[in-house]
Amino acid sequence: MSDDTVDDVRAGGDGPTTDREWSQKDYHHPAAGWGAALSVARVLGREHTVVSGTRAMLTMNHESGGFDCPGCAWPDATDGLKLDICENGIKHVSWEMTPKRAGREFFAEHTVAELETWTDFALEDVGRLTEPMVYDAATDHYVPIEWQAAFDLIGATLRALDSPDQAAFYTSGRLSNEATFLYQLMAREYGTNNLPDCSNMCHEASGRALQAALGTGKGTADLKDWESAEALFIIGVNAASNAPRMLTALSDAYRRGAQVVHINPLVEAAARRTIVPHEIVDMALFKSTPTSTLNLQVRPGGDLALLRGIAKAVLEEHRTDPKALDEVFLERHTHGFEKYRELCEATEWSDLERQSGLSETDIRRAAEIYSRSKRTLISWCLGVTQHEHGVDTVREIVNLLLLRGNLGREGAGPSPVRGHSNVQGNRTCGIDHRPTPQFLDRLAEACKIEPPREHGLDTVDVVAAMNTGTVKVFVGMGGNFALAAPDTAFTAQGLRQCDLTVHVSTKLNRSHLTHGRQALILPCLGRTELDMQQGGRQSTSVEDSMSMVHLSTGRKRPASPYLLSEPAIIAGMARATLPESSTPWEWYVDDYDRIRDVMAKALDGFEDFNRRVRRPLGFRLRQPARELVFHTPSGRAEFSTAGLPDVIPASDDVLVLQTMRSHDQWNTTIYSDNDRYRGVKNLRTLILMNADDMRARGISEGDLVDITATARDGTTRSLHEYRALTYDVPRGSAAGYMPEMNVLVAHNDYSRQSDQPLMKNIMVRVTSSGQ
Ligand SMILES: Nc1nc2c(c(=O)[nH]1)N[C@H]1C(S)=C(S)[C@@H](COP(=O)(O)OP(=O)(O)OC[C@H]3O[C@@H](n4cnc5c(=O)[nH]c(N)nc54)[C@H](O)[C@@H]3O)O[C@H]1N2
Ligand SMILES: Nc1nc2c(c(=O)[nH]1)N[C@H]1C(S)=C(S)[C@@H](COP(=O)(O)OP(=O)(O)OC[C@H]3O[C@@H](n4cnc5c(=O)[nH]c(N)nc54)[C@H](O)[C@@H]3O)O[C@H]1N2
Ligand SMILES: [Mo]
Repeated sequence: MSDDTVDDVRAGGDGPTTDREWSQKDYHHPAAGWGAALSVARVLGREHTVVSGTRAMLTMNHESGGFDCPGCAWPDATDGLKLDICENGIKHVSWEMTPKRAGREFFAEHTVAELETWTDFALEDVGRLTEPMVYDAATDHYVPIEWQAAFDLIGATLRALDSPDQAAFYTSGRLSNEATFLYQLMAREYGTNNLPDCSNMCHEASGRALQAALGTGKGTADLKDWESAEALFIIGVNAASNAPRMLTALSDAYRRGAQVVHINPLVEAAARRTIVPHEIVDMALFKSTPTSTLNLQVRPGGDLALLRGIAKAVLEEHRTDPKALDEVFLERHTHGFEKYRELCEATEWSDLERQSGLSETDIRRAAEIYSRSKRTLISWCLGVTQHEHGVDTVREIVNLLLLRGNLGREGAGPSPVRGHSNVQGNRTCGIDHRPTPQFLDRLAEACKIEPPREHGLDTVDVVAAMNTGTVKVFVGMGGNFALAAPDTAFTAQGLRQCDLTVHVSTKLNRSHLTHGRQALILPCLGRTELDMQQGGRQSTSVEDSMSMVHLSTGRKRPASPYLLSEPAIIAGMARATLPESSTPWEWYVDDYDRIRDVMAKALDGFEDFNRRVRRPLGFRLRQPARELVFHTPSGRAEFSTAGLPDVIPASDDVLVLQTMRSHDQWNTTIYSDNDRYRGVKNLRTLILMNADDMRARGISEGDLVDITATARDGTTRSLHEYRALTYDVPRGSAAGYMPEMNVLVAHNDYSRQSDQPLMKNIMVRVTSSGQ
């Protein structure tokens, strides 16, 4: 293997091994409905959790003290009474509740080298981890270790480093607010802001854009706004699979006569029809509701051009109709409008058409919907953010909303769909490698610590720093860093070079096998499980996509008596690392109310936390932008004037490849090799291509192909023998699955605007295998 070629990397991402034939045909059924119900039954059956599973579902997301669904971050129904559950939430919960166990006997039977040959499905399918394990290099086995000895190993290693910045503390977005707060406190008291998180890979662009435009890093809309919008624009999200409860909002919108515009290179299931699972009568009668009034198959990365085209059309209309813009709003609340108007007027339709991949007619159709609506909400996810100009595109979304005053009133506003169930709460509670001075000042005062002021490393930085040896200890609070991070081979090499890797997890995964010289697996309680401490049964809190903070209480007997809660594990690590710390770590863990009390002092918007979080539906964090209070330099909402990016590859034989999730996976957890709504069975090693692009390369349906990505620095990375399938994607683009396609994402190919890896924007050449 030459230096600039990366080849034959274990890609991961594989589901259960099957001898069944792969197949693909168009899926014509509505989203959710009976397909979802049957799939749930199968999963519950496989995990033998039918009875407890059913009982758990009835307490999930319920105001009467249930636990928060650990699936996505979609908010709960506003009346709090609807049994608003979804297929993928159920799969997610039953995956955690499995009766299978990965205990010490299991680890005694298998060397790490052997486990490395297992599929990712097989690793997680062993079941829940039951006790702390440490890597024994002499035998290549993980062997049991006492909790205290594990903490001591971490403490000794961290204390021996030359600088606290030689350690990195990763968070996957399901950590509760309370655990999050303790985790960042530990890192900062120890002396580093190296707090990479999964947000660095999903919504960093959204946070930065909204902060710059509106002075808040979050969306301003809530579920009520979704319920009263007249037009909804849904951009770059596969809602039926990744935010299934959005289907309810979309079908309700359709029924009340609202316009629903989907912008996506693929026509995803949520852009067609649905049967909402909790509508029992519809289920029984197979009665489905449309969830779209217009689908625009934009070119990958072409969203900015489309949005600008819509703005251009609205501004044109304004020449004859003053009501086309909200002039009062623009005058009172915004800054930079004239410049933006000039920019739109100066941009040619021909450029907008070419860069968006859509005709002027189509763009004008979307503009008409926008102009006619008095209340417009725009929602987006990774199709917007995982691009070079993700920040510019999110700002263009805000520009468009501002033109007609779609902010700070009901039924309107920006509404990013967040990923992990508490990824938004993680940021709110301090997981940020670039904390503001104000945040640090308050933290210092409330917790009596001296936090470091320099910015820390994010996900991309940490991967590089592990490779150069400047980061020597990696701690992962949840997640599966080895597969989730870009450039699988490079990330693995970095992890293997560490002095110590620590993973706090519920199940065995690839990251445990891709370990440092010393390695620990620390098993924790899951969200469904009873968390008993000195002060009795504990609850934790989470924040959903729409800034609602509420309690989550597990009730199930823990998977093993040796599990500790995440706050307890963090406290154990902290005490061992900072023996002299005056932070009352143990006292906090005895009763999480005490953590909430200090959070109330340290965090903006958390005043009176303990009382407010106990309200039946929790409380909504203040959203200044929603009240038209803008913490921006001008004190107003800021228009942006980004140049139109060129998103068309220089060469015709290059395709823009996006990596996405199948219906049957949760990030790096693969439930099966099926992707129901895209009609795929028993196959993940695939690439979806436009029929003309296949023909031009002499590739026939189902042929095996090699995919070679060329990074910006000219290095290449390849995947071999993937199956090419015809799919309705725009010419010049292709799609396949994460995490296996991370092999193709060069670690240096991240957005210069957001530092997010370009996971939806990989330049590839596809050739028949064996050529
Ligand atoms: N069941 C389930 N739910 C999940 C997850 C899961 O893995 N499984 N993951 C969670 C997490 S962490 C996250 S961040 C979210 C992710 O939710 P999504 O953003 O839906 O995730 P992806 O599967 O990556 O899908 C990206 C979508 O963007 C489209 N797209 C790609 N490129 C472009 C583009 O240039 N423009 C536009 N307009 N669209 C584009 C793709 O066709 C696809 O529909 O879901 C969360 N919810
Ligand atoms: N190519 C490509 N790569 C991507 C993406 C993409 O679209 N394309 N998406 C990116 C995005 S948006 C994200 S969010 C990341 C996901 O990155 P991560 O969050 O790192 O990965 P997950 O697969 O969600 O983590 C799964 C593991 O979490 C552990 N776990 C589950 N529940 C718990 C719990 O309650 N506590 C603890 N401590 N551990 C638990 C289990 O051990 C499980 O194996 O992937 C990113 N990678
Ligand atoms: Mo995510």
